[in-house]
Amino acid sequence: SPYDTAVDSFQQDASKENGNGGFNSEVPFKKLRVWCSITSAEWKLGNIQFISGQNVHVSLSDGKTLSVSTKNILPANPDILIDVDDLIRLAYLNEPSVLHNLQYRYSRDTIYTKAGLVLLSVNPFRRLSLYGKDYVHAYRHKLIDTPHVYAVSDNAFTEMMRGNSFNTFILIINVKDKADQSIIISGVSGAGKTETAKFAVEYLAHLGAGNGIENQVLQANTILEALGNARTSLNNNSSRFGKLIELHFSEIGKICGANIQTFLLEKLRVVQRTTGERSYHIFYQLCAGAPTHLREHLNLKTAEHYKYLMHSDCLTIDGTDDAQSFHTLLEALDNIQFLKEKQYNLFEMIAAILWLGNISFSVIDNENHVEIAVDEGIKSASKLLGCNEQELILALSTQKIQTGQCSTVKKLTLSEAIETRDALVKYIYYSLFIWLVEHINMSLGVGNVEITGRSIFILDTSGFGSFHKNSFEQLCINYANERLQQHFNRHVFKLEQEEYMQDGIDWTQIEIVDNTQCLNLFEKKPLGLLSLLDEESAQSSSNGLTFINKLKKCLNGNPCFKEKDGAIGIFHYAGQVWYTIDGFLQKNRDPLHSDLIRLLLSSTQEFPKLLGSNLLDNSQKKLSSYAGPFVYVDSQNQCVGTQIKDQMFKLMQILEKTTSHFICCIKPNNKMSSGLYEHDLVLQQLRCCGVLEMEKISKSGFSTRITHQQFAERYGFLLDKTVVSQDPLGASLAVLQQFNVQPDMFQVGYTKIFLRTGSISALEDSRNRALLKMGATSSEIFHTGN
Ligand code: AOV
Ligand code: MG
Repeated sequence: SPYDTAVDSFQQDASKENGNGGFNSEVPFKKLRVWCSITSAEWKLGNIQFISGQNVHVSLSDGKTLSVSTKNILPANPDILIDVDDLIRLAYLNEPSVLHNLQYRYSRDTIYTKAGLVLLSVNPFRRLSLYGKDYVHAYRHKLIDTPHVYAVSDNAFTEMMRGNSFNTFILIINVKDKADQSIIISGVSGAGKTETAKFAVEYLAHLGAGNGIENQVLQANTILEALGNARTSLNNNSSRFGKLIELHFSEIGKICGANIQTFLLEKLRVVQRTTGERSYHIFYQLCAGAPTHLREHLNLKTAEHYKYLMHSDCLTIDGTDDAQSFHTLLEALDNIQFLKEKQYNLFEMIAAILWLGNISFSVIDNENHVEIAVDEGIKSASKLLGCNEQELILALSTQKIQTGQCSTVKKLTLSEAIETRDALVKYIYYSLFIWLVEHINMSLGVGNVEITGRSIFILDTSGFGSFHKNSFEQLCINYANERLQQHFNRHVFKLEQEEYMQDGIDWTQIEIVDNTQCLNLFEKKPLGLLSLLDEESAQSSSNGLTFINKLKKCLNGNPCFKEKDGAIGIFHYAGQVWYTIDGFLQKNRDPLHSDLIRLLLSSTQEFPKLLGSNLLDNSQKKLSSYAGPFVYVDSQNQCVGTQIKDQMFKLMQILEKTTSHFICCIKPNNKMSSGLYEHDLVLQQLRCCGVLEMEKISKSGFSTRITHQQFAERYGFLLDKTVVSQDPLGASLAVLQQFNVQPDMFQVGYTKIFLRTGSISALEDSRNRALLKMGATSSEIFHTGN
């Protein structure tokens, strides 16, 4: 019958499948369910009617007929696989099948799907009732086993508590026992990483509740979001820093301490950003929500009074009440025992920054030199900083230059003065952030509870991004994501293969895809991009042109590098990004003039003095010997790029000592709207986060794994009567033999049957036909024996 032919062809095609989840055979077969490619991200589902030459005529589900080239069709999965909660179980792992499966689930609010060892999470953009105490309970007690961030967190917790309990097969391939766990959350900006991280913390906090630290960890999130998150064009609550939350557990699984490491805070945002975006939430929250006594103390106005807030033409966020958020922030600060006095210090500095932004510079000659008027801006700023007005004016409009024994004073031009003021502001803000993180960590500290060495790390970073215009900040973020991607590749592909080893099947290790070339482009010494950037930043005569020439000379051999019209193109794992070189050297140097540190040190207030002296500690030698006018904010006088590289190396060292669990967040549309699922956008991310790549790797492996028991139960009844009933393994082997599954299509492990992609659908079809003959209805077929 035609049906048999179709089943046969499934079998044949499956065995000949190429690496893209498509056909290898020249001519596909009649009746086959296929996806027809309309554009690179649009497919239509149909059945093959007939084939003439290289053209296939397909009848679509809407009744229409389509004629497409054989090159443009891909096999579709049988109906039984329309809603699988693990993509690995799809018989055909190709782009339309994955996209369709995720969309089908998303439309039913099933936002979580597994892709082998990775959890995919599609942002619902609205609150779903999938979280909270009842769900924590259900996942903890295995009352639900559908994919969820709670399930991932539970796995991490369980594995941590189990500690060193891997069996000998793992040890043979030399994987060290790792009691520490990490949950690594990736995805583009706005995909849901931060929300997912909060759910993970919430779950673990529930499990480990005991002495109140869990509540403080959640409060710490609120504080860090106020200072480190902002509205961008991609996300109303975009994290502009990365964080690694570390939860320590006692022997009985109670949280006994926590620590938060932060990295890569985007300082520039405080002074400058694209139109339509906001500075950090705290500025707007303070302006909207400060109580009267605080307003008076800070001489605080509403947000539209401040140039630093006004210049990007966006003061509010739809659906966000800044005043309310301010009260939530105050509660969080109280909760982590952040004293009222310190809260005042924090707000004084935030207000000082706002007033520094209002300073008016007036040009006084045709060389563009400036003067600063004594107005409300300078008065309020100097009062809040505890500095003398005249000294502040001098520090922001002139620079002392030391030549031998004598020093001269040089007037600053308008752009120099703005740069100097902005450098001070960025430094103050960055120091505030670090100071808060230190304080949070003190309050989360272990105290007198003994650390058992059991920890779970949760990583939430700024997502990979390519904007209309990209600069140094985006380069740093994308480089950091490149590093994380390498960790992902190694672990996901390695673990996949470990399962085969564990079950004892014959398996030749597959070489993993990697992004080493792109990482080399950044990191290679002495000729990587970061080293070249440092080298060029150290030279006073350098500029954008000299830098780009150097890059061209040294990096042209690397296939991930391109240069065009003063911009550089880098081929990242997630696609090519063009970066404009403007400002690279200055942003990498990130200098602060020593006059400004002296200014902070001269403050009559404790807190600004503290900020100045922190810096002084870092660069004491430099300042005391007065070697140069600039002081680097970093302790080793490193440039920014190198600091980031070091931070990433340290982070990788931590993560390498853990067993990693991965969650890839996916953003279904760019409108931040719920229910909208854009194929090309989702596809692009699936490619970016390497999901399809990973599936490709698992395709050369065995995408279907079923225990002997389950296999025998599901297909055993198909066996000829002549076959005597046997144990599960015997019955499974008999089924494989009877259905002529070729030896290269399956492997028998100690506990499971491993089948290559495609094999299972032929068996499923035979099973369905047999059940139909026995009089079952199609809905019964669908629901039995799963
Ligand atoms: P991100 O962390 O991945 O972006 P967020 O976690 O901030 O993205 O998510 C963006 C927005 O999506 C949130 O503010 C929520 O409105 C919504 N959202 C995300 N996940 C969920 C969920 N599970 N349930 C309900 N709403 C959700 V960035 O930090 O920009 O890279 O730098
Ligand atoms: Mg975020």
